[in-house]
Amino acid sequence: MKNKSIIISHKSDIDGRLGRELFCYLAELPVNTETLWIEYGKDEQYIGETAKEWAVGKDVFILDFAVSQGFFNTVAKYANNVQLFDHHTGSMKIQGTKVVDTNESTVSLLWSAFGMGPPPKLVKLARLIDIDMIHDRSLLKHKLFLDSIFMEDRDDKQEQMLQLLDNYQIPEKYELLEREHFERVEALVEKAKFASIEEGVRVVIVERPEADRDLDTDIVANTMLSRLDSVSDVDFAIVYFTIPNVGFVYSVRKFASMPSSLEEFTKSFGGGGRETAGAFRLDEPLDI
Ligand SMILES: [Mn+2]
Repeated sequence: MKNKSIIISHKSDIDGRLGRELFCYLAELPVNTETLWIEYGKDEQYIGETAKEWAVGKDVFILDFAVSQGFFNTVAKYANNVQLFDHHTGSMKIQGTKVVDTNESTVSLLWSAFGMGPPPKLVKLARLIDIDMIHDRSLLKHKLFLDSIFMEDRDDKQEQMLQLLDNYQIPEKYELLEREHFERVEALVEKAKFASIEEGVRVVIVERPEADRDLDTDIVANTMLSRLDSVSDVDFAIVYFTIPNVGFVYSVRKFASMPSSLEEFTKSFGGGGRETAGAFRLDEPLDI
């Protein structure tokens, strides 16, 4: 008898969303396979006794999520089978059935894990958007287009994905949307400031107001860094926003050529990151 499957992923970016759709297709699971959407930093609430409610007797597939070993073990205790597909450095040390490659995105990693051969344009773009948009502004129109399909609650995601896997075509209007987005970014970046924080860490920083919450962080950071006479003038670019009564969210970016460790920097504030991107959250604003 076939076991019931459950997918664990997150809704916050295209890699988590498209990764879930692609997994259903590659693993030949029904489009409506049960999915537990977990938020980064809140994964602990799904383990312990609550794992019994959703994991017992199931085949569990964890996608694009660096869960803790404790999380993995608890799920494994109740589930029929657990597999992890991820590209975050935190997943490298997980003991269990896994496919982890930090040079890929989860979408591109799934494509090769299922032996699908050379990746089609959709898979290549999804990988680049996830790991390299800080360097390549021309990816923005593709992100805006793919977000309009996969970040929305619509029922035809599988059909759209299959069509794009077969023949990737981006509607013309995304050139214009990209240009408008760049113009808004240029206006925002006018307000960027230089600051020194924590033992001489030099940053270029800008606050993103409510109305600009949709602007892409990689593109804002790329624009701030590109405007500098020399990127050696700073260690990082920071884009932040305030959530009233909750706190301050800081997104950190740098070009790969910049020498400071972004991962160490974000960790020192209790956050996390990888080579060129990371974030942390504070109750009080940074002293700048
Ligand atoms: Mn990812």
